[in-house]
Amino acid sequence: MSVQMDREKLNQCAQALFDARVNSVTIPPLTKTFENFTLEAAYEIQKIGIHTRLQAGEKIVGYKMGLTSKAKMEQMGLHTPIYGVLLDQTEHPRQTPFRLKGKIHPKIEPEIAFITSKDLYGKINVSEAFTACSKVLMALEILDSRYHDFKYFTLHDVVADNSSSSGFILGEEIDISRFSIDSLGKISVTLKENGEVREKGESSAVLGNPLQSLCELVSLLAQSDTPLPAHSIVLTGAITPAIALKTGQTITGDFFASEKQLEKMIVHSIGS
Ligand code: OOG
Ligand code: MG
Repeated sequence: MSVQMDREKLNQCAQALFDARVNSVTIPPLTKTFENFTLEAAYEIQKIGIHTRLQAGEKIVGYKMGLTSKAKMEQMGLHTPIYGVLLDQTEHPRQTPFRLKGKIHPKIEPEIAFITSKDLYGKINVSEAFTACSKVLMALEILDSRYHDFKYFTLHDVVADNSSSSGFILGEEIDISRFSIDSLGKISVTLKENGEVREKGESSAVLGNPLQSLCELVSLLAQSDTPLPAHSIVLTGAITPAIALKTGQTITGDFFASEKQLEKMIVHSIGS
């Protein structure tokens, strides 16, 4: 298998993405120069990049799923769910201004997140996923891409770039017992920019139910023999397309369940 043989190439790619991120510069998609670039190689590059960050003191707190809704698949022109790793230092406390310093071309998108309470591995169904979660949280994910113009040619490019992970903001923890499986698929969200509605959606957009995205994550991780540990934060993927995040904006994510407001998340973006 080429992943084994091309260790040096994988390390080089991981380093190029790492450097681009810390220096806030962009690189061309890896697909351009990587012959026989496979999805397996892409996840390996992601893993090497995460390993470097762990060595620098960051910690894994969970995972993010990406491209789990039609809206996102169409926005990015890619149609397969993928995952990335969430690191502690990328969590941003809610109700504090979001500093864009160091970001390249950030975007923001609304998601449903879970916190798991059991280790999970392999093939699980939605009701097993439901009983394995303790909390549900409304979330806003901040994406950034280390590629020129936030464009990539293949799924492999984005996977290698830790699925465009850059930051995330979590709402209050809500006990999962306040929901049923069904009601988790009926959370609606409105994303506003400076008071103007930009996007609207419902959590059913995420593979029918965000719990299905958790099942998909556990199954994808099992392909590299990795369990999902208890107490993981899982972002299940954007419900609506992402919108560009620029200095001086106020972004609001209003989440509702059965007409009742679940959460109002407000982000003020500031420059340096
Ligand atoms: C890929 C990451 C997608 C989501 O929620 O769908 C993602 C990207 O948009 O660059 O995080
Ligand atoms: Mg996302």
